[in-house]
Amino acid sequence: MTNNKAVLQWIDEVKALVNPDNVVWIDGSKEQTEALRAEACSTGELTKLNQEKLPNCYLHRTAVNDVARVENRTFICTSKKEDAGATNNWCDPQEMYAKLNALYKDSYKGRTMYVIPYSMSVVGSPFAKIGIELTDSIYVVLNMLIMTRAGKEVIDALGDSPDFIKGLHARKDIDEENRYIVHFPEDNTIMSVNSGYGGNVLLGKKCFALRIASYLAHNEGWLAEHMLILGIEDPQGNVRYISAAFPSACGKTNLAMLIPPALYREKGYKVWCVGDDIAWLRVGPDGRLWAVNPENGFFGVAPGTNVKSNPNALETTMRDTIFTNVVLNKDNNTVWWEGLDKNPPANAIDWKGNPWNGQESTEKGAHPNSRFTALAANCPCVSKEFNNPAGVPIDAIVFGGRRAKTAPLVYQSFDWNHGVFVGSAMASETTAAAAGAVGVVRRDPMAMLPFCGYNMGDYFAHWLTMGTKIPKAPKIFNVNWFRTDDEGHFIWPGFGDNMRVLMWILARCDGTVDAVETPIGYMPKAEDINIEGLDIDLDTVKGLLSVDNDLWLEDAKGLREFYNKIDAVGNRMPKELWNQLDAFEARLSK
Ligand code: GTP
Ligand code: SPV
Ligand code: MN
Repeated sequence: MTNNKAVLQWIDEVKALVNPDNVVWIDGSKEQTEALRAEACSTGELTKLNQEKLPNCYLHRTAVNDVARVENRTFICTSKKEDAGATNNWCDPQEMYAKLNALYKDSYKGRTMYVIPYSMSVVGSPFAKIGIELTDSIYVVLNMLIMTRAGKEVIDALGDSPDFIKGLHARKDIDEENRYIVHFPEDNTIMSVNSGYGGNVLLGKKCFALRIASYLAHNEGWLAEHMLILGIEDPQGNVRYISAAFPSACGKTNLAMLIPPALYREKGYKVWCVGDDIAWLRVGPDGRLWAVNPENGFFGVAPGTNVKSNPNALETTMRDTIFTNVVLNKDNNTVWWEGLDKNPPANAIDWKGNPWNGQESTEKGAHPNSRFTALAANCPCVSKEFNNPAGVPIDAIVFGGRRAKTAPLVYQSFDWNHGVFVGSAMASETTAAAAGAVGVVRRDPMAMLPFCGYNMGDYFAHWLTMGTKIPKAPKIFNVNWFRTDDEGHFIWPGFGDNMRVLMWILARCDGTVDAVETPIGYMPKAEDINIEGLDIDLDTVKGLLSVDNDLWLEDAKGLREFYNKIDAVGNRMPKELWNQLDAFEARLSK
């Protein structure tokens, strides 16, 4: 399919190592995709679902020990440890290559090597970057065909250029003890072995579009972020764009596809989804910050997705979708997950592949991190700008996380540098998206803790520098949809009603609403959050906006420890953030 010497030479090297029975180039054609689906169904790798109700939809179950990203087995291998920093696992590249090569040796014996040329962002966009993933998994191929622009068009666009990201994936034995997700940013190389799950193996996503891309972005003067992008159209037809970084399973997909509450809908407001997980941002010729979503689909959390919470996502999954680790309803060959409706199937197969009676079982039928892989083009609210190679201009950047207590519903940073501080101070309760304990508060700056491909101190410095390079910089905000009452219930209704908060954010960008200055930033007056049509009253909003200085001082202590930890490897914490932290504590102690 190509004469590109760099590509062919690399594939030859890998072939000699992994020893495949044959090699298949993925061209992106309907015929090839259909044949691969059929083959995967014949081996049980995929189950074909009810084609009347769910045309072109399939189900896949991963191994039970392989259901989420594995952060403790994810490495950034730069020649110097300081360049990976304190928040990444690091290993000397030569040592790691030796260890991995031993694992990959002959790992494709009896298997086929699929060569997937793919582009992150629209082919031909100034944002676009090309990768090639080698894999022995049809599931990976079919997911990559949804999540990226993949096939012949991409290898043609690459031409003779050696400028592509190498990705090598081998399922091997799905052995947890020997699972590795490794990045060599200096070599534009990603290696993943012993997993068949999402973020570990769809190498265009977290591995390339965040870890490798953030490293490139630092060197090249742009940003690669764990952010959704949405547009809010007003009744006059003007669309304003917001990007938002929340940690994994903290509401990006839901916010990106929200349906405005009736009061806004009736006036003619609309919300458009540009992206639900990753944004690449560059300064445009007009001095604004422009963003593209480098992906082509959504790898979304299934549980909790329903007609009320996210009808757009649900509609998106009605065709051309691969479901992973959800329940199979044997009566009608459709799928189910917790939170879809109140009627779990009785005659079903759970995510582990065992018989499951949803009417009686106390165990979950779908894994909490079960997912759908669906085409953005099938989303009812996909933005008209989705394929615009120039991207969309961003007015506001929003940070947020799951905080039961400390963080209020929304606040605005004083300026860019303070906004970078606010992002650096993010913390959130852990979720099922990564292996490990769930519900533990941990620091997760800019929702990038697991995804920053270099030293977090350098990353903060890069954000500060970017602020000096964007003449018309977005305003920076922080939100928290997850404050709970004493019984542990969420106080804020969330989902579509989050638009009420976004409207305050846009009003602040326009300078049409006042704010109250507090130690943490500018806060809304309670009456400026529109609660028309909601079940909550002004006092509840006041509660959601309350700031407890003592809790924040505690938090600042944790942040200081975190800064110290980052600084311990390479001394790269910017002075400006230390100053911000000092000033923050001083304001709180006043
Ligand atoms: P990743 O794909 O892992 O990056 O996750 P994400 O950030 O896109 O999270 P997603 O939108 O899939 O939401 C994850 C979980 O949070 C789901 O179970 C949602 O139901 C829940 N959730 C999303 N938005 C809200 C909200 O506004 N309020 C509450 N209470 N829950 C929410
Ligand atoms: C996340 O964990 O943030 C995801 C899912 O978006 S994964 O692709 O597994 O990283
Ligand atoms: Mn994510």
